[in-house]
Amino acid sequence: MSYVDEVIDLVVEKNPAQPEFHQAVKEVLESLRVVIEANEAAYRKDALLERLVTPERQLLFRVPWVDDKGQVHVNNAFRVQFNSAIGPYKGGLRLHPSVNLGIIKFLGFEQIFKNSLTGLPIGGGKGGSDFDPKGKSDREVMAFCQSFMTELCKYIGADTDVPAGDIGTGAREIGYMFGQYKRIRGLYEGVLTGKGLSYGGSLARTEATGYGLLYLTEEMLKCNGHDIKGKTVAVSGSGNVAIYATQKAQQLGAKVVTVSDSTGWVYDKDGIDVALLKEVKEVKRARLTEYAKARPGAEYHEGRGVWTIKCDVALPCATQNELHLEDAKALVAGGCIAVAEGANMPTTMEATEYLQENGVLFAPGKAANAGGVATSALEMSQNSERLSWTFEEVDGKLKNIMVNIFHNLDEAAKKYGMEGNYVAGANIAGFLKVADAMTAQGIV
Ligand code: NDP
Ligand code: 2IT
Repeated sequence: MSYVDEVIDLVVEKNPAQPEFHQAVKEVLESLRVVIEANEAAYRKDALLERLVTPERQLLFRVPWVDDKGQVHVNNAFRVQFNSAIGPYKGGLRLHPSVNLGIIKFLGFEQIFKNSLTGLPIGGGKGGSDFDPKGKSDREVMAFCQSFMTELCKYIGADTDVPAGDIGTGAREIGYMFGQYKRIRGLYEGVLTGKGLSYGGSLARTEATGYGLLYLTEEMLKCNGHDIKGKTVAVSGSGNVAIYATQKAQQLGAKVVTVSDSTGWVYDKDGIDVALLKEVKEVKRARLTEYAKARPGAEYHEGRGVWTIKCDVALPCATQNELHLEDAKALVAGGCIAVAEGANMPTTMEATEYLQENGVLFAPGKAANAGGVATSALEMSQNSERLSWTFEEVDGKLKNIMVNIFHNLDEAAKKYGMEGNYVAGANIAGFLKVADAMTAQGIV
């Protein structure tokens, strides 16, 4: 049996009931096959793949907190410190009722390669909890965040592990967590990114993932003879990534006609009104029904359905496994030319294969959404030098990083005989740097 197949089997056997983690490992290792086979004896002797798929450290802890009525609740929390070969662990914290260890491991594993692709010195990690911030008062969210950080603060630091936002963790949650870290550890340091601008946050971090997604998509289209200008775009999600992806797409002259949330979706043929979307989602924290009510031309539909809308470019920006095979078929039938993942692993493996087989340009999340973590690394740099850069400076660096990422994965795919396969290109380019650093650092 080949080394790649052996390690895939091992992951499935040793990590039962973690389907998302299995999926992420399979997707990466399958596309690394040619690279691994070229150096199989050495990698096998060093157990390089076994080390790559096994987190360096996994923290599991309980988070007790008190609600506004005096009732105590207990949530499960996680921080997976996956790989520190090229830098301190770096990755977000997800707060959502669906969170479990397998989901955090899939996200942490993806983060290793994504962070490597940014070209910046950051290792891979991820964390979170099954706490649901929806419907909680600010005081309840603060109580959770303080209790969560009371435990987590023992294991993180500006030079060891630097968490950030993800689903359910935005500026409010990061603020409460930073305050508690500082209080307990007595350190004013860049231990979290995505901080507010008044206490060490970077300009353009809020926008970075969505903007970065569009910078990479624009470059991918350009290099394949298309222009983003004038394109019709379908976006899913209506959170941080979706909002700023929509904004940048419109700035670049495209028309975004859909957004969604966990209960339904909106089709707005005139183009999404970003100011209204921000008001509904960032200020009121309300459902998309509120958007549709305030916008007479927009249709609201319950359930799933964004990918039934005819578009040139599809940008899944909500969550994992939200774009299925039948959605891929509908997109191809509707003439879609490009899919770029704003979310982490939003496209199932069957859907990805179908899109690629049908000539759709496909940019995987670990490349396309790397602008968020890249800008987090720029926030770390600013914190270290105790300076703040201008919006234009950060945004300019972000754009360079995204354009470079696209060319790196394009070249890696070509070099290994898989021209146009950006999934393989991203995995190969991300892997080679980490594997080289792991090899150089010996058996650790
Ligand atoms: P937010 O919490 O800001 O928004 C998430 C959006 O996705 C919301 O619209 C939410 O709906 C929807 N959503 C979440 N879970 C589900 C679900 N199970 N089914 C359907 N819809 C769902 O998160 P972000 O925008 O930050 O994150 C979106 C994706 O992007 C995630 O995959 C995340 O890992 C990834 N990502 C985020 C980065 C960042 O910098 N924030 C960086 C790179 C990747 P509702 O409003 O109803 O909750
Ligand atoms: O998935 C991701 O890359 C993020 N949620 C952002 C991580 C970060 O450290 O900014």
